[in-house]
Amino acid sequence: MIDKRTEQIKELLPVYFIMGSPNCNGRDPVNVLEEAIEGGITLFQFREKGEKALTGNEKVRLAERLQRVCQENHIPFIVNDDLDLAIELDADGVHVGQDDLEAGIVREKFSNKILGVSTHTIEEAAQAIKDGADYLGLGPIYPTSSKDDAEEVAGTEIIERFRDHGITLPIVGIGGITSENAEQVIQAGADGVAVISAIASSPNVEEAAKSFLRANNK
Ligand code: 3NM
Repeated sequence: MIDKRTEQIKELLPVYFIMGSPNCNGRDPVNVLEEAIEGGITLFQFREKGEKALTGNEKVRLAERLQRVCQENHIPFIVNDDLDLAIELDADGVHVGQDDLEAGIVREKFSNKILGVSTHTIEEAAQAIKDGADYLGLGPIYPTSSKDDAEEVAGTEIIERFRDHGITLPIVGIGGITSENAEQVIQAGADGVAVISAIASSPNVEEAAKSFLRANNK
């Protein structure tokens, strides 16, 4: 049975924008986020990772500024792999990967919040569902240069395989997704696409976000 929470989560996933300062080509991430929201993104994840990523107080200050923009625009604010920061800011949710803090622990300490888990196998998905995940991130669907330790390219087949296995939890595809290939990701069974570079690195962030909305027919 599809419950109300599942439906609400699905509504958030069509254009899931992810970024941190290293993804913004030297631009102020706050401006990038504002433009992306103007273009119609449906969910935001703060992911301050990689070379030149901010740490400590600087990371917290940036998170606060981005969270404020999200709050003003009624876009839920998700924190990548930093439960302490999510708790400190009372964020709307946390996203964890397989090498991050265990999803079950996040669910316990941050109950009633949105919990996303990156999974690559049916077994990992089953565990994430048991742990109380609200949605699964599947990827990389296409080659990506935004994640150094990305797994092998999975293609849209991974989404079809998870659906064929009876997994009904909301799914978002991630990795190398552009407005040109987003439709295939949705057609394979995903509820949305998670995107870093095709939005954050675009010379026209607002238009880039809009092009995903069109691709998803939402
Ligand atoms: N996770 P872009 S791929 C953050 O496979 C992330 O789990 C991935 O960035 C996974 O849209 C990825 O620029 C990077 O390809 C996505």
